[in-house]
Amino acid sequence: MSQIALITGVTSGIGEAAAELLVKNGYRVIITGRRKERLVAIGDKLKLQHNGRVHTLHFDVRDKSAVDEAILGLPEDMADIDILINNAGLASGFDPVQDGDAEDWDKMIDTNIKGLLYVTRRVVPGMIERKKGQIVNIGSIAGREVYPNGNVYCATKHAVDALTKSMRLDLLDKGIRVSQIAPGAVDTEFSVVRFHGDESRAEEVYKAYEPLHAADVAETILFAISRPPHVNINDIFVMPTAQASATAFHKDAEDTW
Ligand code: NDP
Ligand code: 8X3
Repeated sequence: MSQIALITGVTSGIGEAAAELLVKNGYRVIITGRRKERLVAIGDKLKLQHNGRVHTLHFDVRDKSAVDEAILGLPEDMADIDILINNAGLASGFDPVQDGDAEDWDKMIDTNIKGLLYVTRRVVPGMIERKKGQIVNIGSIAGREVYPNGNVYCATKHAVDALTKSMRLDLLDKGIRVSQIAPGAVDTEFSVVRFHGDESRAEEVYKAYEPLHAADVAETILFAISRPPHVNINDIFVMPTAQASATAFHKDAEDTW
């Protein structure tokens, strides 16, 4: 039987691209997110285009009981998750700490750190029982560096980096692989969300150079999960060629950061 992957945050961007690539490659995929209509439309498209086994689960990763209920209620043929891709995440706001909005901070900390933990805590016991599995956490260049106004988002992605390393230690004797994919700038809905829906400001982020596309990151995820069982990809740090650090871009026009 094909492997089962649960991917969080499939209603757009990296999660959507990863779901499509995995279904194309024969994985059974559980897709999740908050926006139910989009999720169902993506699930229907994947089933139709690739004739794959796709199961949709609609929940907010911040809601611990909703996470538990959704994952415990999986149908039998999708319950034994082989691969967990912790992708759901966001930046909210782009202000210096002294002007930061506590609601934005809560959103980022609750989603990027606590949400990742809630989902992992629910999925990992089954992997331990079956003595196999893989967790792929989506980190970021923001987990390697900090940059002006990135403060809390960077802190959450540094936490993802720390949790990835910690999980690898905690799960060392359980036969479970733990990987991190840490991308630089990827052209998704990420910046629209960061700038609270300001699309023109978001467009500026990806202007005058070629950023990564969601499909590029999906390819790295597929690589990490398709290695032989004795090989663990600890970390993939993947950047646009035109980006050398969080703030250094080779742009045709003036730097917009
Ligand atoms: P998108 O905004 O396109 O996608 C984010 C996904 O996360 C959506 O499907 C969204 O679904 C989901 N999500 C957000 N909050 C929640 C929540 N509380 N519960 C469940 N799902 C949630 O951005 P990306 O694809 O770019 O982001 C994916 C991951 O990649 C994030 O962890 C991000 O930090 C990381 N990343 C992004 C980079 C970039 O430049 N774009 C670079 C490095 C890392 P919905 O709103 O429907 O719930
Ligand atoms: C998203 C990339 O550089 O905006 O994680 O933090 S960045």
